[in-house]
Amino acid sequence: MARTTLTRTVLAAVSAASLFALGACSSDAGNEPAGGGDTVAADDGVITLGFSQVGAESGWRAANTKSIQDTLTAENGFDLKFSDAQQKQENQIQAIRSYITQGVDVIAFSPVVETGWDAVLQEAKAAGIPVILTDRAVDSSDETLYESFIGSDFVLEGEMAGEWVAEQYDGEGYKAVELQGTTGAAPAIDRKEGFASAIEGTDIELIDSQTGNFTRAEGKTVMEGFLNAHDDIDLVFAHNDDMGLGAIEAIEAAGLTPGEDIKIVTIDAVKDGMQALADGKINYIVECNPLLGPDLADIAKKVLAGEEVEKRIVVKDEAFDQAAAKEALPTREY
Ligand code: GYE
Repeated sequence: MARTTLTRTVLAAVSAASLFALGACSSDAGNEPAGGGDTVAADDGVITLGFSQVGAESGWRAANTKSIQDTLTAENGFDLKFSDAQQKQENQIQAIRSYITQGVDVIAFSPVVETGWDAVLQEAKAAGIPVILTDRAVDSSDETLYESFIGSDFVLEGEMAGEWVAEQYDGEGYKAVELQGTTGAAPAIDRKEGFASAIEGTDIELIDSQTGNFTRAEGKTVMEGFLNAHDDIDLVFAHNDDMGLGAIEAIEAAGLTPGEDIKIVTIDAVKDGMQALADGKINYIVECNPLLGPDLADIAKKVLAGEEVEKRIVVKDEAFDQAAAKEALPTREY
C-alpha cells in the first residue's frame, strides 16, 4: 500500500495544557481561566472535542471527515462535536466561539484560510481550551495559540509535482496553466510556491493561473476560460484532484484528449483522481494523506494528559505515475 507513515519532527516545549495542569495543582491558581484544564480529563474520562471542518469541497475533504468521525468515537473515549463551515472563515470562527461557550475539552480545526485567527484563538486560550490544527496551518506570529499542527508539507507537494513536470517536459517549450486552490488557503499558497520554484530555470512557462476553489465545478469553469483564452495549452497543474477532474471535463468538451493533448498533474491521490490517472487522463499525482483522525486523537489525549506533544507533525506523502496508480488502486483506502 502506497500510504504514508508519519514523520515526527520538531519537539514542542511543554504544552500550554500541561503548564495549566501544573498551575491548577498549585494553591495559587487564582487566575485560572474558565473551562479550565483540571475539569478536562476529570469528568468520566470522555474527551469532548469540537471540530470545525473546512467544508465538503472535495474527495480529499470527504476522506478527511470520515477519518475524523471514524476515529473520534465514543469507544475511543471521545464525544465529537462536528461542524462544517462551508468554506467560510466566519462560520469557522462562529463554530469555535460556540465550542468555547460550551466549554469543550479541546478544539480542533482545519483553517480555511491562513490569516485572521489570532482573536478567536486568544479567546480559546483565555478560556483554557487547547487548540489543535489539522491539515492547514494558520499564519500567526504567536505559536502559543495552538498546541500542535498535524498535516502535510504543501510546499514539498508542489515541488514534487513541479520536479516531475520538469523532468518529463523541460526542453519542449511547454505552456502550462494552473488551477489554484482556495485563495488564501495554506495549500494553495504553498503548492503554488513549490511548483513555481521547481520549474524555475526550465523552459516551461506558466501562462495563466486562477483559483478553482478546490472544487470540481469551479475547476471545470476556470479550465473552460483558459481554453477560450489560449489555444496553446500543453499542461495543467491543478492544486487538487477535483479541479483536475473538472479540467478533464472541459478538455473533453473542447474535443481534446486529456493526458495526451493536454497533460494533467494534480495533488491528493484520492480514489477518483487515481482512477483517472490509471485511465490515462491524468499524468501524475502527488499524494496528500487525508487520514488525520488517528493522530488527532493521539495528540488530543496527550495534550489533555499534560504530556509533551510535537508542535509540528509532518505527514509524509508519496507520488504516483500511471503505472503506479494501476498497482495501488485495488488496495487504496481513500
Ligand atoms: O488538497 C483539497 C482540499 O487542505 C490539503 O483541501 C487540503 C486540501 C486538499 O479541498 O482537495
